[in-house]
Amino acid sequence: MLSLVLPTYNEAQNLPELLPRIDAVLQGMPHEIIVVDDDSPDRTWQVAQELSTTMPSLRVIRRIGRRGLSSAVIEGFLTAKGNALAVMDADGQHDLTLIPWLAKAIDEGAGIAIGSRYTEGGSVGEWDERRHTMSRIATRLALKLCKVQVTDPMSGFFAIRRDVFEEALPRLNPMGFKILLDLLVHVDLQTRVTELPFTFRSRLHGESKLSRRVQLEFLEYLYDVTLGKYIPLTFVEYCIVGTMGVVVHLAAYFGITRLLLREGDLTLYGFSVAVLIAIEVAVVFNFLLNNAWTFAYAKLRGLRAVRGFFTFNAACLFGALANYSVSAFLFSRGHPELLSVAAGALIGVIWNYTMNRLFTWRSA
Ligand SMILES: Nc1nc2c(ncn2[C@@H]2O[C@H](COP(=O)(O)OP(=O)(O)O)[C@@H](O)[C@H]2O)c(=O)[nH]1
Ligand SMILES: [Mg+2]
Repeated sequence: MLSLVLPTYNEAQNLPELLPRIDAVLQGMPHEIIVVDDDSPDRTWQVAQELSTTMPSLRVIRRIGRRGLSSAVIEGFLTAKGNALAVMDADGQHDLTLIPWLAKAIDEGAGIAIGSRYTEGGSVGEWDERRHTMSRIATRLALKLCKVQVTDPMSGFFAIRRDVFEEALPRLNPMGFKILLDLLVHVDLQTRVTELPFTFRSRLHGESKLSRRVQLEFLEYLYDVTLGKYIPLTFVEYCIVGTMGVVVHLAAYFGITRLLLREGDLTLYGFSVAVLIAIEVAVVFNFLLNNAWTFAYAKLRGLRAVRGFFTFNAACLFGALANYSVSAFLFSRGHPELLSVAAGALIGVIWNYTMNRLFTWRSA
């Protein structure tokens, strides 16, 4: 049996055209179709539910409060009954007539069968130059990671054998769009993969959901499965935020001393006030940016954000103490000045990061 998953987000206009066509192509073949919709504002789920009253093979999953192509596909596969699990865009870009061939390839022993735009005979159709270049670069980068070599690891059109999927499942990273790539990175090395060419068409209706955010997620993913094994991505992001924080700190210091403490010479008192305020400005900046970006997956809102802000301050204060202790200890043991200061700073940053990850943004 073939289980075909259609992930959807705002595809209400496309489904009434697409689903009967898919059903026609799959006639005479045991199959089920599973629409996984992320509570689309255009009520795709409702359109699908209505269609399902006349299409017994169609089921609909409406997910609330979640977004993501990869996780939608995984969820669809998890409820599927078939031995061959397939996925296709719900916008008419993929060639319907290829579905039975993908299923046949699985029946004949392939672990994964890919509808490929880049293998001989396939094509990306009428893409503009920018999308073309982007896809080529992403494909090149992706191929460096794959255990199994293919021409189109970023295709959204493929079938996989149930046991191959289930074996790789615990290692999958359901972020973003790249479900096939993620499978190719995590399946067993012996998995047999075949590619069948097709021509990528234009969308029937609506527009692509491949946003900048999704593209950024792709780069994050590449990092995660390579260097990320050694240094977590959140640590790198934390350091980037911290570096920007230094600039904010300096700007705040100069702003305060030049504007507020304008009269007369700068006294030690005035200097100290300016530095202390600048430190807190930098702390606020770091907190907000880490909350919005580094730890976006555990973003704090409302009262929890206020409490988190105090935890963040406490962690940073202890971080400063750790920083000082390490550098003072090294210096007192006769190590060079610069080395002592740098080592203290490094320990301080690692301390801050660890404490904030454990206590401020806890749900990691
Ligand atoms: N459930 C779900 N489906 C999505 C999401 N983002 C995209 N899709 C669907 O995934 C398929 C591929 O997305 P599309 O925007 O066509 O990407 P493109 O073909 O690369 O331009 C389409 O059927 C979309 O409706 C999402 O966040 N959740
Ligand atoms: Mg599409």
